[in-house]
Amino acid sequence: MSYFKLMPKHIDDYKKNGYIIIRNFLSLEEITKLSDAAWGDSVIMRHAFDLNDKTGKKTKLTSWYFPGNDIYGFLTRSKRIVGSVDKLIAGEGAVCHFHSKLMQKEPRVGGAWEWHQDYGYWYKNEFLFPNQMISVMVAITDANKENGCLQVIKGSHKMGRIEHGFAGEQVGASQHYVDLALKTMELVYVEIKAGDALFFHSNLLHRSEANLSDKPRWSLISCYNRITNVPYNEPSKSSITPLKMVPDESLLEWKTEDITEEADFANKSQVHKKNS
Ligand SMILES: O=C(O)CCC(=O)C(=O)O
Repeated sequence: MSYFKLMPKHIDDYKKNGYIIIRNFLSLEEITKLSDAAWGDSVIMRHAFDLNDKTGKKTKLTSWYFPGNDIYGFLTRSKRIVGSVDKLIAGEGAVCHFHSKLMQKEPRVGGAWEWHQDYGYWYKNEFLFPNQMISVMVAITDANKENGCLQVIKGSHKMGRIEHGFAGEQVGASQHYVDLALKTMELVYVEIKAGDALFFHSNLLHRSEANLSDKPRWSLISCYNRITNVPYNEPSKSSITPLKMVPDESLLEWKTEDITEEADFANKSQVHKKNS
């Protein structure tokens, strides 16, 4: 079986647009295995929490710092992701895992995510170098306009970090700057299928609408950092602990080891540090 390999064109596109979409990043067998594991995962359910959007709609997620030998960890630590991240982010030195989030946008209730840059949040953790941070979203279900897929403003990572304030229990980018960005930059709906992946820069403006459909929208988002980008306001050492990469085959070889407390699950105030 052949696995995704990052090409120079991907790097050029990432630099230009702030994101790349990789279709069929996981094979059908892999995504079936991942989604079967995720649906019934009682540990994930136990550690899930809600974040309210501006209208009070809840969006559910489970987040952790340290990827282990469970199926999510094997994906997060896979060569096809870590090797690609190493080529996409700036700087030199080990690639580390900041945190992963299993996003569970449930039918009819899954709330919106306001316009933001991930570095809008992570700046508050006092990371200094946004170019050394990236998120990788792997779709566990299909994501489309109906179930509130991600929307991005193409090229907005080049604006640098813009002002953020409160938006419900989330942090939202200044609407004024979002409106200005939309005058010249394209709004893209990231409609992807289960098993597709999106790599995106920490300063890329993105949002998603509530899931008003009768289908769930689940994804795994893993966020990475370069070891040299030390956060000065972050108790977890995950983002400066070198990742132990595993071969791409590991995902299909995974048998039954569940995610454990060693993953160090986060609560909502840890993941989404608010402006202070
Ligand atoms: O999954 C979504 O709809 C949005 C998630 C997001 O924007 C984030 O985690 O930063």
